[in-house]
Formats: sequence, structure tokens, C-alpha cells
Amino acid sequence: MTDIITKPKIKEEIKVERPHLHKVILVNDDFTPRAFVVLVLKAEFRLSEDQALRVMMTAHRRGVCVVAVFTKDVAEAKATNATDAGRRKGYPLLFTTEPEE
Ligand code: TYC
Repeated sequence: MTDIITKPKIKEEIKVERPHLHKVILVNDDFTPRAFVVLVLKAEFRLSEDQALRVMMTAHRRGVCVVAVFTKDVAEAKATNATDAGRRKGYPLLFTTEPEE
């Protein structure tokens, strides 16, 4: 007689969640020069001249524009850096963040 040995079945479940992303939003104002906004978008967010111009003009016309999405920490750090660049020049330039749905 032969014994049948069955291996215990252990089902391993590894849950991998995608990181929750946050939007960086550029807010329009009446004082920051357009060229300076473009400069900051290129430097902090690595946008091309063309992308930076489009984002700046969208914020200028509509009030706000989503610049990019990042993990929470990166979005907040970039928004703070970009806002500080404006403040150093005395401009009210503002970048905010909000979680993406
Ligand atoms: N509205 C500004 C001007 O006319 C330019 C500007 C655009 C400022 C977008 C901020 O987020 C901004 N000089």
C-alpha cells in the first residue's frame, strides 16, 4: 500500500497597492511675470518651453492648471520649492497640491 502525501496548500496573497498620487496645481495671479512662471515650470518640473508655456497660459486664462502628478511627498516638495522661487523675487506665485481621485 502506498501512502499519498499531499502538500499543504498555502495560498499566499501579496497586496500591492499603487501609490496615491497628488496633483501639483499652478494658481494664477495678476503680478508674477509670464516669463518667470515659465522659467519656474521648466526648472522645477522639467517641462519643455512649449509645455511650460501651455501650462502657464492655461492657468492665466482659467485660473488654475494641473502641472503634473507625483507621490504626495514629491508633489509637496516641488510645490513648496516652486512657490519659494517666486517669493524670493517678491512674487505671489502659488503652487498647491491635492490628492488625485
Ligand atoms: N497672470 C500673470 C500675468 O498676466 C501671469 C501668470 C500666469 C501668473 C500664470 C501666474 O500661475 C500664473 N503677468
